[in-house]
Amino acid sequence: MDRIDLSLYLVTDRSLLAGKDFLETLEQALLGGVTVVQIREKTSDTAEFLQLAQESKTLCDRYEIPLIINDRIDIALAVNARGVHLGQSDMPIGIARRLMPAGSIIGISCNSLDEVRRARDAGADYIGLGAVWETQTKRLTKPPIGVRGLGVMLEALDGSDIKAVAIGGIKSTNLARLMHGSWSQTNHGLDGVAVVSDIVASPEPKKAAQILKSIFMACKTAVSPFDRSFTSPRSRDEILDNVLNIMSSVRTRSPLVHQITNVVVSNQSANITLAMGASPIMATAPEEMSDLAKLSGALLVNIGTLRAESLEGMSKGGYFANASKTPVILDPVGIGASDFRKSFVNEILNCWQPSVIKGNAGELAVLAGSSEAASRGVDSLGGFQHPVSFVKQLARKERCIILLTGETDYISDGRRVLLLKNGDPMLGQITGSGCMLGSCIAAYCAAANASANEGNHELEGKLTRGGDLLSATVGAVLTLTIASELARKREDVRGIGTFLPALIDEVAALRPETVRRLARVEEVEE
Ligand code: 3NM
Ligand code: MG
Repeated sequence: MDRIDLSLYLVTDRSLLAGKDFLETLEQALLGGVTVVQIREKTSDTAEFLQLAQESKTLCDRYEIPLIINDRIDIALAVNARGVHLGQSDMPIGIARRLMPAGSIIGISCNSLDEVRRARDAGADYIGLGAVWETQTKRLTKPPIGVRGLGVMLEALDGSDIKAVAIGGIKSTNLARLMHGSWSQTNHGLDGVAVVSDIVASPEPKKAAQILKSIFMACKTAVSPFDRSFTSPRSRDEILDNVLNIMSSVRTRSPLVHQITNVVVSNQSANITLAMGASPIMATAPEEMSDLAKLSGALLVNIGTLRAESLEGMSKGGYFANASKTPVILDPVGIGASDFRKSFVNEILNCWQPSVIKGNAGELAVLAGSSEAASRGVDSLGGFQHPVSFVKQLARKERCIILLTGETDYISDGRRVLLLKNGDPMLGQITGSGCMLGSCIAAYCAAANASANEGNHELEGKLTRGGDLLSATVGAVLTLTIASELARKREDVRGIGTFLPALIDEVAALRPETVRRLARVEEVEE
């Protein structure tokens, strides 16, 4: 169905006009660039609906924008609309198809994979996937899908030419996150977004539509984020070269690294950040997240000692970091320990896009919804039978770099997978070495992102993770693990008490040549 452009799909609702005139608002939205209009009337009688539809049709025709009618085939026929949009309990698609003129567009709302499959088999032209988020505009009968729930539904459309739009709670403030996260593992993305209140309830509907359209266009220009904003190194040796560059760049730039972390490790995380040459700020208050996102080079979110009050700061922190296009590193510490942590992580991942997620086998298994590696508290038990394909798939699913820590560390950007084998076992005996690694990754990502974005105006308006964050993650792991090997060899290290300060010292003294000499990095060929 290349016949209509679904990019910015306006759905009307007169109850949200707040005093504005309906047709004037519609015209403003058309001027702002909406590409298709659906008239949705839930309470008006036939005569009123008909008149509104007729007037809307005249207006849309003037802008050469297709008009779709919600539910009512009779109204669609009466005004010669381009198509109808059906709900799950409306007229079946097959019958609507028979009643409507040949070539009409028929769309249907879907909330589950089952509904998507049925719509596909029944021959819908497009589906509306929703609700993505909670919305005040419609009383939802089923829970929101969430950004990360859209991928499997889009995948069900592979091989068909059925288009998909998302709907429900979509605003200019979360559209970039939606566009970034709503991809199937087969790289099937959205064809458009449907919006009601962000345009209809806006005091400036034209401007609201323009903003939504520009974000949509900026995010959709490429096939998928994996073909776009990542700077991807070409080989293991290039990665190592980049690591050394980023390592020096951390020291020369001394980026501010914002860390919302747990109370057990705050001090050592701040110190390891200083040892790398970066500058830590350990702020947690929601009120300062907007300001800090403008100053910081990266944000680390670590859920180690989570409390209900943490939610607001963490969700705002990630949100503003996304808006400032700074990398966000998520460390879902002990996510398997409680439902509280699990649903919390799910909630924050629906608010913002992480650039890197790190965790041990147990944590990443829970995050991925896999039962393969169980976890107990914050300690990981067992591992994966196929860690290489696991990290690669999770990276594709979450659209970010995945670091699986363990005796061997696995890092993937969804395309390549690297194995890292450095590290002294004592690293596993002190508390918070994983959390410190999170700080190292944040510092490296801050430096890599800053270098890449310098003077690159092409990236403006995009939710991007510019910079070689794959090499940044590799570099952070190498820094901490190689420093641990050097610290362990020192005569003044007698146990875990003396190991921690020695580790911090070795990170501070670590030279790029040493990293190159000692690095045990392999790329997995598949
Ligand atoms: N359909 P807003 S959600 C009309 O889930 C509609 O199918 C939905 O409004 C679905 O953009 C919704 O104001 C309302 O959140 C979307
Ligand atoms: Mg309906």
